[in-house]
Amino acid sequence: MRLDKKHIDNHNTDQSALHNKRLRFAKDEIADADQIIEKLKAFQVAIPSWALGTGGTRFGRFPGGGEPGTIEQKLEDVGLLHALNQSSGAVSLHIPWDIPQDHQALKNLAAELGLSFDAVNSNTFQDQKDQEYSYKFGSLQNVDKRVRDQAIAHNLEVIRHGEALGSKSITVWLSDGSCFPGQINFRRAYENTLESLREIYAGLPADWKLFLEYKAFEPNFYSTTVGDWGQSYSYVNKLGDKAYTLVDLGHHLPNANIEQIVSLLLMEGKLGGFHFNDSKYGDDDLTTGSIKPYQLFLIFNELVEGMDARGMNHANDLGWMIDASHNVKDPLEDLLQSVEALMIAYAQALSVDKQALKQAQMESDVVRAQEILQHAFRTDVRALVAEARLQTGGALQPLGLFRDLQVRKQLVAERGFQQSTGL
Ligand code: RM4
Ligand code: MN
Ligand code: MN
Repeated sequence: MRLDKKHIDNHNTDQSALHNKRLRFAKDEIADADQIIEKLKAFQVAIPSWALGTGGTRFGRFPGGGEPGTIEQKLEDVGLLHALNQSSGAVSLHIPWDIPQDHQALKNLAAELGLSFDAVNSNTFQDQKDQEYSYKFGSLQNVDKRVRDQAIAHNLEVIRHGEALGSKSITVWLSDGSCFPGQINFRRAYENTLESLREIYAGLPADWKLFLEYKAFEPNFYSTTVGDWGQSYSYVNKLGDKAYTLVDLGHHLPNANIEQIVSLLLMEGKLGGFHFNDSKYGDDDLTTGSIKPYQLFLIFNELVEGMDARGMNHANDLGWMIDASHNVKDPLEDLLQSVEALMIAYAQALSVDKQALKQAQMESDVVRAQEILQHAFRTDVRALVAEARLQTGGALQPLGLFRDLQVRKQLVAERGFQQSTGL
């Protein structure tokens, strides 16, 4: 299904009086509003192919219908999101949940929908049908070289798919670790993993990046071999200039100061990108900004400050991706909410009075520093985000229009009650 542009235009016309009133108010409140709008227009967040269907938990799954069954349908779903918000112009594939057959045809379809291919993701945390060796006791860390070689070969194959599609990065997330004390030797697991990663790294095209994701626990519950940002940093530092750490917001132990991690990784030149989501307890994969919006803002505040300090391009120099899963919501509605939350946090971070904050810090004026940050967080920037969408051809209220047009109902009519491949 594709959206007819006239629906977006009609919606925007209906909303325009209200929007203009809100925009005037926001522009009065926020210095440099036009510059912020320009930056918002350039900012794109990649949609993970595995978030287009319902995820469920190990207790059950409650699909709502109309889920994409093929890569083409997944691209079409991302195309719907992008048509509505003009900020979801990329897709992140997960192999083997998505195995591209005709790469050129997929590239053509993506181009038609205004999409590009962001990082490709490998999967050595599940055994696939017809797979020779099992990953039960890990993949890149495995004590058996044959298992490691199989996992390396898979990663190299994922890179080849990505190359054919025009991706420029691979994200490696390993579930490797152990469930019980004594099960593995930590140092051997580290060394095997490093050696395996070196082989994958050697297969990277010259203009590619490798992102190494870390996660504290699950599915292993005693140790994880890339368990925190320090461990990821230790690997990527040894691998070379094209290897970076990827921060998935849900992969920390409770109350970790993620914004500080972000700041220091940026300072070291080793922050590669993000998997955005939100969480209350662990790797909950909840809608971005739904539980801790202030933390999301603080992360973006460090990103803007740290990227500007290094002269980086906000839109292109890091990988911006969502990693989410939906148990009770329509996946597309949830993704619209996540992207909106990211745009709001980014706009708020852009609006922080950086000079004043620096001065307050230099004078150790704690109260003033807090006031400056909270002022930005409490200022309503939604009209700026909507204006950026309007100027790029998106809808003023993407979620409202998605519902008015009964998009899900149309998808169910078109595809039936099929479930998506993935989680
Ligand atoms: C993991 C991790 C990976 C994602 C899988 C589905 O917890 O976040 O990024 O690919 O889940
Ligand atoms: Mn992730
Ligand atoms: Mn995760």
